[in-house]
Amino acid sequence: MAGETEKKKIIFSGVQPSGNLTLGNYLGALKNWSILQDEYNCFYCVVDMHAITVKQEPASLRRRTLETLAVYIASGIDPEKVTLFVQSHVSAHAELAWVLNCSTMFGELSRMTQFKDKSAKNESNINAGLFTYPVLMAADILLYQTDLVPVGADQKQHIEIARDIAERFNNTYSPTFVIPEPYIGKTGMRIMSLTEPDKKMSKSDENANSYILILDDKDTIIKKFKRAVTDSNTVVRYENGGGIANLLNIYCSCTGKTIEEAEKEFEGKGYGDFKLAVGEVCADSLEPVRQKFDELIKDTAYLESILKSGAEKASRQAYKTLDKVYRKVGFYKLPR
Ligand code: AQP
Repeated sequence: MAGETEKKKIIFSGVQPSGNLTLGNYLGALKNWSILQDEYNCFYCVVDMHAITVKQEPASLRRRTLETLAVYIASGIDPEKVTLFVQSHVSAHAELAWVLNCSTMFGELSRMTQFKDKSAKNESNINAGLFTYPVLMAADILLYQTDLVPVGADQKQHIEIARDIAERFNNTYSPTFVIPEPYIGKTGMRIMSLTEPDKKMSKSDENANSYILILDDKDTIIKKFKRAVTDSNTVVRYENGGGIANLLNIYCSCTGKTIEEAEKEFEGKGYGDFKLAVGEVCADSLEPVRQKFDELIKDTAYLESILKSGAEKASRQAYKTLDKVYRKVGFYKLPR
């Protein structure tokens, strides 16, 4: 069925192995990835080169790279259907990023909110990689001639700059890149911190109560939801905003219910009952992932075999694009 695969639209997405994956990564990214895998030709990557824009302990980064792959598969992503690989295994990512760096403006990178947020959090390590992160992300996407990028709403600005970079290159030279579109799922688009609901849930947050990890056990999940910040109201309504809107969003993402249905279900009930219910449905959704992960992580040989064939498959597509780019910018090519 190779012909059919070729005709499918292309998807690229990735998660950084910069910490243990959170409920935000699961609902904002992984859940959508597995929904899309039948319909599209998907490249799902563990983006380790992005992770080193923030200081990483080498042994932990190495371990988490394999764990992130195991979480992908445990979340329902099927290695038989999609291409799974590690970013640093396909050097075309770094090579294309350099070319694109040379046509990306300092001013446009200065406007990226993630750069502003992360440099405020890492004052002692505001490195050039953190600044050019969106260019590497553009290279990730454009190498695969990606049509659609499933991401949480927090990444929308990065997709916009990838589109600008691609359009600029196409206009300067000639059509080279497909212009990618963001795909943002209906629910789970932006899961907020449980302790500071105006901030997104983030795996590198220093406060472990602010996030739910995909691999947290049921007791921990329930405890964290019990402590979640709400507001001084007592009525479970989305319009109350803040923590309650976030918990409703999580509840609906886990159950498939609409906000109206959930509000009705909790009419006349207090925040205590509601938080417990959110904890229960969240723990139930994550339990099968945790069980599958425990099995997979023991089988290093299996995980490595997936990464090996994934890197080969990804490289074929990536180098096709990179060759084209090198030719267009005028790099001298030796005869074979
Ligand atoms: N809170 C979130 N809500 C919805 N989607 C989210 N994503 C992350 N957090 C949320 C989605 O997960 C994908 C990969 O994210 P990433 O780990 O590569 O980078 P990130 O967005 O910077 O995530 P973190 O957890 O905040 O990482 P750190 O703490 O290392 O910076 C993306 O599709 C993202 O939208």
